[in-house]
Amino acid sequence: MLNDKKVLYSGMQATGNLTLGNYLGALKNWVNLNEEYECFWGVMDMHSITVRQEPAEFRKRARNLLILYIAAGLDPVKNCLYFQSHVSAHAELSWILGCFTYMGELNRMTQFKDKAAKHSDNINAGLYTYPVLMAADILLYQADYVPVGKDQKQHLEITRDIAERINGIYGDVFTIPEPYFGKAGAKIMSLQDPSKKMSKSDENINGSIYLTDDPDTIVRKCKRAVTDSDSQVRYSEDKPGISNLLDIYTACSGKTIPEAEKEFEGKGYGEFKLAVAEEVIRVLKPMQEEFERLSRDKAYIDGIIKENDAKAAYFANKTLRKVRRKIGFTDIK
Ligand code: AQP
Repeated sequence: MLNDKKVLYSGMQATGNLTLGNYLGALKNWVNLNEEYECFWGVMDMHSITVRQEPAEFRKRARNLLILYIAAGLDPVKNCLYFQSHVSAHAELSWILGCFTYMGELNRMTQFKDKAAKHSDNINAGLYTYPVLMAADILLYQADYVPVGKDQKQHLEITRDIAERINGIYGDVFTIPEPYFGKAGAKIMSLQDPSKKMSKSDENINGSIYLTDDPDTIVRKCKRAVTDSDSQVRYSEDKPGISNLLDIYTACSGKTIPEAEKEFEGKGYGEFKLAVAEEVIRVLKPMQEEFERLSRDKAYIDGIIKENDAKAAYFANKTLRKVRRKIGFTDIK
């Protein structure tokens, strides 16, 4: 690849507006990785349609996701920020990989079981073959590393299995990707149900703080956050609501948990919640201003999309040509 840097691949789905969880758990930690790695960050719009999307809203949300990548600090010249659906090699490789994936392997995927239970009215084949498309995403760019949360570990394992199977038959086709264990991001839970992670597709909008929420909304959501009947700001398993707010507060302020506990000793939940909101607002403000500025500059964003799509397609098509040759498809004249 370029500059002999190792390749790192990840992305986010456009299934909802990005939340503070997406930012603190992932996006924030992606900034600057390009100094060490050749980074590809996809807007995973093909994955997003495994759940029904309203077209106009979906289109806008996917574009906003790309703009938020930039507003959060991902340099679109030093990183490749692109739309998955703009690079047709994803769909093509996905079909090929599907022919090297066993039903038994897909049957074991816990995310399919979870999502099928959540969307019982729409258990489509895409939901089932999602891991094959994810394998195509990663293998197309010959990625060395993939930052994965616990919930995606199984998907990376199946990607490795498929790649090793194909390499075993045809020789050296794919780089075998490794999980990337960087600085761990905080796992942020729903403000309304701290046993569930904060999710962009959560129907209860009060459970999530969105990156584009205005200050009043953030204050209101923090004030309404579910806590307990005690009044001590203390990190503890039996205080999931307060512990979650402490995670948010420390991830935003850079303070440690003991420092935060000390700061709010003898103070009530009301004061603490307000302080959490203020920290969140402080962290989100520059990103929101940049998002607004970039959103107004249509020509600039269109140019970035064009350049980055072309860059992604260049690398993806290189791998796809190699795969086609190895498996014996006729040449494209
Ligand atoms: N609550 C969270 N705390 C920390 N990290 C989180 N991530 C998501 N939620 C939290 C991280 O953000 C990235 C987004 O990945 P994705 O778009 O593929 O979907 P996801 O992980 O399923 O995230 P959501 O927001 O919960 O989306 P929906 O609602 O569509 O399922 C990943 O790196 C993830 O770890």
